[in-house]
Amino acid sequence: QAAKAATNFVPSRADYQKVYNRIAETLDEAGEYDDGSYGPVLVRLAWHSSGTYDKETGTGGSNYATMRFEPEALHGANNGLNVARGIMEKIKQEFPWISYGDLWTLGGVAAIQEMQGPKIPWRPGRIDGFAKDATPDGRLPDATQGQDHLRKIFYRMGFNDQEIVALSGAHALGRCHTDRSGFEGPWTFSPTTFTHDYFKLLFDEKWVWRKWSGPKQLADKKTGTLMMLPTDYVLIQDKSFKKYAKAYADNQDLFFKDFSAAFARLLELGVPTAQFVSSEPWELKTLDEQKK
Ligand code: DDH
Repeated sequence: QAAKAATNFVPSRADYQKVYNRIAETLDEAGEYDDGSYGPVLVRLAWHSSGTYDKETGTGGSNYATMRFEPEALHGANNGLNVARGIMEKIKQEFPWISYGDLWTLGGVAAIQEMQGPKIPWRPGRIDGFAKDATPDGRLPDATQGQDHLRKIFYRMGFNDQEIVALSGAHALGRCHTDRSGFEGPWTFSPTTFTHDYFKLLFDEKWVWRKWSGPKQLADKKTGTLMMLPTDYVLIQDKSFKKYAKAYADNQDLFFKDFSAAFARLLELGVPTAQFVSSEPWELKTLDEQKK
């Protein structure tokens, strides 16, 4: 692969599928890490590298992968993503021709698809930027806040209420870590499988404020093992958000469809259309599909 980087190598769709496959294989090499998968933290890397977009100024987004640089790498919201960047760095060594922006967003796509989620249409074309392209702190959501903050952050990226709710369903995956965000615990009982359980649990469980010395978070009354952030809970309190949350709790197919569309759009924020190598995004195959 190294030789390829040195020449005028033009990667094909098959080459990107190879990178996808390598990422997919890596997910399960997590061993004792968290719930045994690097999938959730790779989804979070893809999201935080894209969610800095500001539609007014056209700055931020996934194009330049500026989280490689300080101070963006050290922004509080990005705590713990050094783990994800480290995993991706190994893949980059193997496929040096891929840009960091393409690699990180492809990591999110592979993680969602391999964890039984919907297909996420994706295409390459992002280029590596410089430290001067890094975004200011405060562009990503703050979990302690309410609906006004959520709207301010996501409207700035160009998303509407329905898309805010759909994207939030990614919290079916992964967990909070006290040494990263200060919060603790998973949102669902199956944090390495992509489902609509996040919405079901929001409605079906009774949520109470956890009594502890950490930041304000909710716990399910029944088992006390699951959590919701204040910003998650807002999705069943705000009337407009609640309508969509209920629809996703009732219909996993609808959630999968809407999540796929919103996440695919998120991953392309800030990338000039002319940079994409293909006019239409691709659906890359899962490892399972390639075995058939
Ligand atoms: Fe999130 N998220 N997120 N999130 N997120 C955390 C973890 C994960 C917020 C806060 C947190 C999205 C939206 C929001 C994932 C994906 C997505 C953590 C815990 C906090 C805090 C970090 C830690 O301690 O390790 C807030 C606030 C919002 C919001 O206001 C909407 C979105 C839109 C996505 C997405 O992917 C589309 C994932 C996955 C994780 C689990 C990471 C892990 O390591 O596990």
